[in-house]
Amino acid sequence: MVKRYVFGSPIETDSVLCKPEAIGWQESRLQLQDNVISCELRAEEIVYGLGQNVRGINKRGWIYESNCVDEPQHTESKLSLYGAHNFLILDGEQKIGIFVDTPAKVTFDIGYTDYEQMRIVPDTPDFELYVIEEESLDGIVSTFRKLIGRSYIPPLWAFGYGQSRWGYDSAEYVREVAAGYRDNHIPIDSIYLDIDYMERYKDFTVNEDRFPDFAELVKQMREQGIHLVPIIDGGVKKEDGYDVYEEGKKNGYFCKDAKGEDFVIGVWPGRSCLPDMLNEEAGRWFAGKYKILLDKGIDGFWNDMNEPAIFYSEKGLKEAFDKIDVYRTQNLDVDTFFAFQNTATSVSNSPEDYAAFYHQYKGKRYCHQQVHNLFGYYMTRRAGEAFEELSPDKRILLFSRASCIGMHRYGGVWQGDNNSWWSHLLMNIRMMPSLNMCGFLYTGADLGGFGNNTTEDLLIRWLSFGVFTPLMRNHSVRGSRMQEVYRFRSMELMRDVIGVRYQLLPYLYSEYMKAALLDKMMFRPLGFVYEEDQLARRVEDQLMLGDSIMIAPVYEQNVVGRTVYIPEPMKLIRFHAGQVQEEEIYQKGFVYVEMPLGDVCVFLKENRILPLSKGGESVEEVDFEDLKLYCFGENVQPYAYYMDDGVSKRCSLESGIRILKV
Ligand code: MIG
Repeated sequence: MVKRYVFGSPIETDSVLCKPEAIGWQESRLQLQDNVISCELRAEEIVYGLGQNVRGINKRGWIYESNCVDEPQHTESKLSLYGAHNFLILDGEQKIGIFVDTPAKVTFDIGYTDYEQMRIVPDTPDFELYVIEEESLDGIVSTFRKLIGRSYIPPLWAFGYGQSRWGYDSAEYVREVAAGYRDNHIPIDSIYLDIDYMERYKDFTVNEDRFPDFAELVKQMREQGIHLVPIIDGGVKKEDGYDVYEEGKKNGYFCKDAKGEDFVIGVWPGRSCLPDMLNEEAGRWFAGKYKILLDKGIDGFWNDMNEPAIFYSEKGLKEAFDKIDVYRTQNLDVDTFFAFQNTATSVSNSPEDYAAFYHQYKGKRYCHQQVHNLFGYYMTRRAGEAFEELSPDKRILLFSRASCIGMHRYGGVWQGDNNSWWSHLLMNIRMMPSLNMCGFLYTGADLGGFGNNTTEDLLIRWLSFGVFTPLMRNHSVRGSRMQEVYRFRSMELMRDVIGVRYQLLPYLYSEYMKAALLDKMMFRPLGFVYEEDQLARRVEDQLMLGDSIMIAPVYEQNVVGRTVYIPEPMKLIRFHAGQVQEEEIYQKGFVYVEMPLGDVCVFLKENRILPLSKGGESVEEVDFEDLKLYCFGENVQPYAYYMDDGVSKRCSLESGIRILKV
């Protein structure tokens, strides 16, 4: 059951597609006072949700914000990351789902100020609130997901392994990476192009000197079974004669300052303007430009810097310089030195700048700060909508850095600029179910870590988890240690690990598609499946993946195995050196399982089927019909196997599902 409450006159987000009739306040569990929604949390209560954010699967004990932010340091002290995902679930005696629908900032104090209290504080008196009551946690998620619409479905090839790095700045470099994989027989399906492919960081341009005959490069890579996936940035370089800038300026498509002039910010290319992604006409115009790359054979994109990230505004920069000039002559002491230091860093992503420009949205003018969380959502949405016309029959890969609920219908998200830290591998694991609840199924983190230098063992462990995430991409920042797997001494181990992905593909794709088409989660916390099992409910580092298996990744350095909680009888299936080994059947309880580097372990439920393929070096090579079915138990249930052509946009359960029996 869904209750919808409307407060003030909310700005439409289009997050929810089917809205029930609004009603007057009818809550016993939640209190409402001065726009603050609060409730008591009982000792045993778990709070799930909030999509992309820091900390645990159980969000209790911290304070969070929904405020899309370009935040490259994902430490525990942060309140928000790139997404604004205002959905959470209280799992106590009574189970309820709560969705706060507003593009403005919302603060969620989930037992931070007082461990027994939750307080939700929207930054605006104008918002909608949805309260969902169902018997089960899965039921709450399904009901919520039906409200917000079907999740994005990528092409099948996008489930293959991808290699990325900020710094692939020439066609030769790209060819070298492709050869590094193909020559070593390491499976791969995509290579990502970061801003280096552009001409001076100008969207929809290609640097002709370094990438002569781009279309030919795209074609040659396709012949090797590799898709090139270019990045698109949220800001357009302000440069006379650059057609995208000129058109945007002429037609008034950029965000405006208070005086109605194009608002100028600094990002990669220096001075830039922000296309008004919220404005239908402007957003459509920008999205139409993706055709330039589609015409060169491209069939996937990643949208970056769309929080939007602002290095500086002209005004902010001027003020900072003036201030620093004053410090120049001073004797900098404890107060002034830090203020001086802070002057330059605080020009980025500043609240003053977010309050200084305007959008035209659904026929009205809004200050950016009122609609901040919609920017990345609409950038990606407009592109997704454009693809309906530009590529009506063929799915296009699309994922974004910033997002808001609603965007899940048009693209996925990657988890942004993590670091090569073990703690971020754990964060990646924990974020999967939280994002799934909010509709984001196509997601993954930068495997090996984006910032700082990876280590060989971290990369192996991260890949060993990444084999399960729909987006499986190794990405790293320029200047860091090289992270392509063929460069490492244990390349063979890594090849085996990536190979597991291709054996798992029939199951992963099938579970993904069922999750999308049935409004379910692909990754679930154990507490969703074993609601009454108090030990299972507290597990923060294992996940249920689809209906057949549980995973328990290793996320600590120098360990050779880990303790696993087994919630019901399960059989260990171990992928080792290219072999699938069926090992012990464990009974309910804690067990220590050895997991040396390079082994991938899954725990198969009794009477369920795990279909595996023979693998391949690219998705095209995988035979989705030649399957081996793994199972144990007396009463093995048939497996509903979903498969389709992997490209066409018309997907349905009726035509896609087949029943597999042993
Ligand atoms: O502020 O395009 O998250 O994946 O490599 C840096 C360069 C801009 C941020 C993205 C990252 C990408 C980088 N971008």
